[in-house]
Formats: sequence, C-alpha cells, structure tokens
Amino acid sequence: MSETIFDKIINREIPADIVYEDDLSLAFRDINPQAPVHLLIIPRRRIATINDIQEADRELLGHLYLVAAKLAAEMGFAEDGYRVVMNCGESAGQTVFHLHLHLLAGKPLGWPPYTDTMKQA
Ligand code: DGP
Repeated sequence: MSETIFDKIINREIPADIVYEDDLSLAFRDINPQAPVHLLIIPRRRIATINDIQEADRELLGHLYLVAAKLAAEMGFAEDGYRVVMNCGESAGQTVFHLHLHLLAGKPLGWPPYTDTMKQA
C-alpha cells in the first residue's frame, strides 16, 4: 500500500493540529470536523484498512482505543459521551487508506447515523 497524507502528518511534512502522540500512535484534529471535537487517532505504522489487520496487530488496535479513552477523559467529555468509529472501504466512506479511529464529541450524536442509506438499500 502506498503512502497517504497521514504519513506526511506523521513525518511533519504537512501541518496538523496534533493533540497527542506516543511511540505507537498519533492523534490530531480532523481537517473537516463533523462535531465540535473530531479527532483522528492513527497508528504510526501504516495499515490500510480493517481488512488488513493481522493477529500481530491486536495490541496496537487496543492501544488506539485506550488513546481514545485517555483523550476523552483528559479533554473532559468522557462522561457526556462520545463516538469512536472506523470506516472500512469505499462504501463506508473511507477516503484515507491508513487505518484511523474517528473520535467525535461535543454535541448529541444521532443514532442510527445513516437511516437514509438504509431506506435506499
Ligand atoms: P475517512 O473518510 O474515514 O477515510 O476519514 C478521513 C478523514 O481524514 C476525513 O474526515 C478528513 C481527514 N483528512 C483528510 N486529509 C486530511 C489532512 O490533510 N489533515 C487532517 N487533519 N485531516 C485530514
């Protein structure tokens, strides 16, 4: 899989509002926020989609969720609630093929999110 825009963010080749980083992961604000808080949490190591996850990635994937929970607590919306989603593939709306969690918070989030799509199915 070829490099994506997220590699450029990891390597500081393009700017991003990075809110957290550690040896395994990076979190930064989405350029096109869908909620008052919209973060992307990514592994430093490129994995294209959920379909590409290997057994050896178990710990890394768990780590991304722990980062989400840590940021929710530190940023003060853990108790109010938030959403963590990962799109897989084009039909799900994945546009950047470097696996990432979307962390959305700061307003009531509707559920189910895509009722219109369901009606067309
Ligand atoms: P997805 O559709 O699940 O692949 O989400 C990709 C997200 O990445 C999308 O919400 C917009 C965001 N994004 C794309 N390019 C950039 C960028 O250059 N900087 C930042 N901060 N976010 C980006």
